[in-house]
Amino acid sequence: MKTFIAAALAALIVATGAQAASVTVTMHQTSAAGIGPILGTVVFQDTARGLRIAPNLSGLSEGEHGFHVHEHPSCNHKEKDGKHVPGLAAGGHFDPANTGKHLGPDGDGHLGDLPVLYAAADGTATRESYAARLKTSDLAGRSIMIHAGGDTYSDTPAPLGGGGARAACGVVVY
Ligand SMILES: [Cu+2]
Ligand SMILES: [Zn+2]
Repeated sequence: MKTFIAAALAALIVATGAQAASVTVTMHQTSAAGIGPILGTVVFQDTARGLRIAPNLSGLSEGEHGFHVHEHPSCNHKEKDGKHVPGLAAGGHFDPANTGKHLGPDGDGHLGDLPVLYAAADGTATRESYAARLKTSDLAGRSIMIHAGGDTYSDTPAPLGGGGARAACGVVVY
């Protein structure tokens, strides 16, 4: 009987693990008025290389975009200095170790620093990437943010990779 219970428990853990191995996040445009239209999805999946990131997005501006896990599960605007700032309710970059440093996906700063997102001339982003330090379980209760500009993987010359405004956002729903 003990063996049976142990086996059943092991099966349950495997099943739960399999369920959490992939999560699909719906991304919305962000604006000063709140949450805008859907731009597509990003699928995150646990692999031997780390977190696989598979975007299927449209409606972005051509070029590189800063791409991060932010700490709060909200994509709402928030007031700052008397202005409504798009996506500000998502908070800062996910940084559970409190490093206070933006160093990109391969650095030892914010755990939420993802590889830069590339949008083609037609505004679509479908190029996959990997974030070696992350697992899908790290994304629970967070949000995914796409910035208007690129990402230098550094706090200089501009803080947080210099991506600027928050252009699109999705809450991770497990
Ligand atoms: Cu960000
Ligand atoms: Zn960062």
